[in-house]
Parts: sequence; C-alpha cells; structure tokens
Amino acid sequence: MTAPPDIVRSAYATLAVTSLEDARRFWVDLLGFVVTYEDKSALYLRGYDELTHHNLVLRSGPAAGCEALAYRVRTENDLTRAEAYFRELGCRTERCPAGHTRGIGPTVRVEDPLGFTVEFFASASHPERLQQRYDLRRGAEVARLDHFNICVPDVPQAYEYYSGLGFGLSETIEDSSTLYAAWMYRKQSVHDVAFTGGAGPRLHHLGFFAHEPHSVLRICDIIGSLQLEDCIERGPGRHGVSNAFYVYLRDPDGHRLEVYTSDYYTGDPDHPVLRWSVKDPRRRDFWGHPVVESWYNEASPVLDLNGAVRPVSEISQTAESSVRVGADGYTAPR
Ligand code: 4SX
Ligand code: FE2
Repeated sequence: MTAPPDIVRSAYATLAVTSLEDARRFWVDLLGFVVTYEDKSALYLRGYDELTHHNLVLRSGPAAGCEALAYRVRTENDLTRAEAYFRELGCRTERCPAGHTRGIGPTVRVEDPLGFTVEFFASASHPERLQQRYDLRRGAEVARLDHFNICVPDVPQAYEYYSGLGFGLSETIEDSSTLYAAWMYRKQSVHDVAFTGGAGPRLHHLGFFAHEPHSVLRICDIIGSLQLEDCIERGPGRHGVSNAFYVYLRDPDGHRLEVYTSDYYTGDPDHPVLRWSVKDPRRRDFWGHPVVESWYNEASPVLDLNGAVRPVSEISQTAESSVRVGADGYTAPR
C-alpha cells in the first residue's frame, strides 16, 4: 500500500452558490469575511488571521453544492503520493496546474471513497497580513477555517478511511453498538474533519474559528438588529464535544457554517480520546439545550469532479436523532 500524503490541515472549501450577489451580502457584508479577490463568477474569502490566499471560494453555479474540500499537504511530493494513494483505492483523480484554483499551486483533485470531491495542494500565495488590523475587523471577526463536518451514511467507514490517511481521533459520540459521530485531526486541535451520521455524501458545515466568545455573541446581535434571525439555526451555546463556544448560521443557499471559539490542544502523541455516551444530554450542548431537527437532517449536496450533483446513500446505521428521550428530545435522562 502506498503511504498516504502528509496532510497539514483543512484549508479551504469551494461552494457553488446560486446568487453571488446574495452570497457576498451574507459572507462579506454581514459576516465580515475578507475578500482576497473577486470577479464576475467567484469570490475568494479569508479570515483575518489567514496567511494563505483563501479559506472559502464561492463560485456562481446553477445549483448550490460543495465543489471541493481542500487539504494542505506538506510538500509537492505529497501531491504525487496523493495521486498514487487514491488511484490505488480505485478513486478518480486529476492533476491541475498552478493557478487552476486562483492563488493556489498545483493541485491533485480526487473523488474520495466517501464520495466527496477533495483537493490537495502544497503551496499558495500569501496575501497581506491582517492579523493586527483591528481597525478592519467586522461581523463575526472570523480568523480562519478550522474544520469540515460531513454527513456520511456509515460513520465507522469514514473513521477507517480517515485513519488510513493518518488522522487522529479526538472525540466520539457512541454507545455499545454504534459509533454515531467522530472528530478527527491532523493539525493540533480537536478536528479538521468530523462525521455526522446521515444520508451522504453531503457537507454538514464549515467550521470557522474566532478568537473570542464575544465574536459569536456579537454576530448574533448584529443579525438580530438586521432582522435576519432566520439565518441563526442553532445556538449560541457551549458544545460538550470539543468544549467550543458556537453558533450555526445558514447562508442564502442553505450552506451551513459554524462560528466557534475555544477548543483545545491535541498534539501530544498519546492524546487520549474523549468518548461521549449518546445518552449524555450535554454531549452536543453542554447546557442541555435542544438540537433542532434541521441540524441533524439538512446539509449541502456534493458535486463531483464534473460539477454534477452526487447521488446520496441513505444512512445505514442507527440515526443519533432517533435516540429520542430527555431534555433535548434526542437523549435519555440519566
Ligand atoms: O454538536 S457537538 O457538540 O457534538 C459539536 C459539533 C462539537 C464540535 C463541533 O465543531 C460541532 O460542529
Ligand atoms: Fe463544527
């Protein structure tokens, strides 16, 4: 078996949106993302701490969907390794020259075994450093992309596949017979990718890091003042898993993002896994607040390498949302 590429971190995602104008109003004007570059067909956005070209590409398309999830790899050699690794798994791969994705070096793009379109890159251009431009910060004051959360019909299969890619496991939700959800990392944080059991492949959300709980509360207040409260889906609250302080928002196409702060370091080689019982009402909200049904059920379609919508497979294990008892409607009281 070919060695997997050395993945550094989750770096950016490309989403197809049906109105670039509406998307710009939401992501730039409201949330305060920084525009690295824009033209008629796409927006390249980053957080205030990001030192590469972008964390998010919004591309105008006929239907909303997730075009790609991108991981940075350590060297150009890892691109060759990625190509060999995914070919050996029987996956469709393609190599694109530098600039095919604006601001990014050569890429290897694959349709991964879970059905997601994944882009690997080893180099990117560096825009102006805005970390200490406090005068520019607006909206949610997002610092950088932190993670992808994906819907998969079979969580153990996703866990096995990402273990093979060298990801570590930080936390789970489980019981004696079922792995309902798992959080996995390459960088030294709780996750770069997490799995939500459900029809898939679909993108559940993009997680963006902010420095302060205040940023999470502030964006909620701004949204309330503008009477845009429909775009707040869940929270704000404190997660059990990851300990993050969070809120979930939906963009005009229904793409979900999370703005969150305060997870923790996982870089020690013997980092212990935290396993939450599916019956613990604090696992998804540490204060026991309900998780809305839409959060479990709705997600973005995934596009293949040709830009066509991928068919989804129904969940093939017990759904976490069917474990139905207790304070949040989904969990058992102790
Ligand atoms: O809902 S959970 O508390 O399990 C959770 C969801 C924890 C961390 C995350 O980033 C997330 O999206
Ligand atoms: Fe998340």
